[in-house]
Amino acid sequence: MTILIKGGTVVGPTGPYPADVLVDGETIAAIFAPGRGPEGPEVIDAGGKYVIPGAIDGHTHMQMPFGGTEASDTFDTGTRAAAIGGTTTIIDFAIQRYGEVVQDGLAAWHAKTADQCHIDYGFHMIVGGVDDDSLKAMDQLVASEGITSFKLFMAYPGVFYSDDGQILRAMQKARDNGALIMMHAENGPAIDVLVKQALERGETDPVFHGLTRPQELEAEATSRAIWLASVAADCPLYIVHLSASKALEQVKAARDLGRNVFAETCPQYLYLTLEDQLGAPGFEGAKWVCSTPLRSKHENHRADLWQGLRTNDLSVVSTDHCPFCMKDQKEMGLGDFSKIPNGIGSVEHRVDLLYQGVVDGKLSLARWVETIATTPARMFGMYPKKGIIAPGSDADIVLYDPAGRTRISVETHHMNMDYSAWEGWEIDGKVDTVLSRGEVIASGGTYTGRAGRGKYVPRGLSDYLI
Ligand code: DUC
Ligand code: ZN
Ligand code: ZN
Repeated sequence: MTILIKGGTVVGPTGPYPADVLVDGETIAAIFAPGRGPEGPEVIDAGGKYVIPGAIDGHTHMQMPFGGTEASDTFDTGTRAAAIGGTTTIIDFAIQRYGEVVQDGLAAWHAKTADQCHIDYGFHMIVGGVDDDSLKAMDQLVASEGITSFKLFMAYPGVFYSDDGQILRAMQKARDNGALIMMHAENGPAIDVLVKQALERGETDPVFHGLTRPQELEAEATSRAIWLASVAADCPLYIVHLSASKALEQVKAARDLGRNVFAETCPQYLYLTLEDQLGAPGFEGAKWVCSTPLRSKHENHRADLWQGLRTNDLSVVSTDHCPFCMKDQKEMGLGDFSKIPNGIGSVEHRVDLLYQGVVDGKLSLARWVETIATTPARMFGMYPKKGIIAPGSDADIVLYDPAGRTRISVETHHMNMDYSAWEGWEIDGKVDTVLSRGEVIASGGTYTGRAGRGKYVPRGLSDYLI
């Protein structure tokens, strides 16, 4: 069946233009000058709306076991919320823990997602134990499983942590097989010392989560990762959830030298702060405990991150969606901030929150689409199937209403969380209609998708490497 999306303004990575978009089955068949397309059996009036590629969230953790509990969104609830918010593909992190077989970890994530996802999905692989077997497995995942990116941790000793030798070996492997190394860049052993000292002084409130993870320890780890990648013959490196000015400086310097270094940031670092959220009275700040942490409003982090997005020193905005409820989950850290499970849930709100950046004059329309859809598709080997409105691409399409208004609240969100990190936030824009592979799954506030319709997307190598 064909659908003509008529009268809208298509926004791609090169900017907006008026056009009609013809969808045939699961893909985009053609793009027409306004009024020139064939009226199919179905016409969607996109007058006054932006027509953008379905957004891609390249960093989520649905039902992830972490911090003594499990992220509260299942693949069902989390991908439904994502869809309602205009995200039509997620890339979640399958996990290999120390001592486990990588392929077993991957099989466990395929089992979790089977018949659960409302939208398409791929996996990165967390390698929690770099050794001969897991290095060999990396080759197999790239060659046969459609997994072309591997996350390593310089933080969380005893959980996911890799030492510098392990990191170097994984980077050398990635240099050989073309994969991307994604790095959680914080100096974990140094952070653990600061955490212990803070607790010994009786500093137990959530704000100390941020104060014991100073930006210097993010910048140092970012710099070390960049140098290790250099030693590994310029292995491609992608810094996840970059939060701080000094870390951004390291990425910028490497990119200025033409290095294969990329970075993402997340909405929480663009808008929220250590003082206003993490430092909220009592235990309230636990809602915003995540790692990397929110940064001080008295420094220039947020302005620097917005600028980094404009200059492409930051290439992508992902959510690092890792939701926990206050009740029974965040509450595990009452009296000891180090026991608060780390994570914030935003998978439903990223498209809106970044559109507010357009309204505020911080991003162009083209850059909005690029950072939330096109670049993630290219970075993670899904382009041009995903991330672009073009003939032959999957018909993952969002109609976005710039005249609409979105009010974020726990009362109305669809994520499985008992609070919202964005409670009361108002956005000057609204997701109006969402198509996933040609099927309208959300329109005018009504959701018509279903669990199990989402398909696994095997990924190729990153487009950004030569
Ligand atoms: N950071 C978080 O806040 N949660 C999950 C893992 C991570 O690195
Ligand atoms: Zn991380
Ligand atoms: Zn993460």
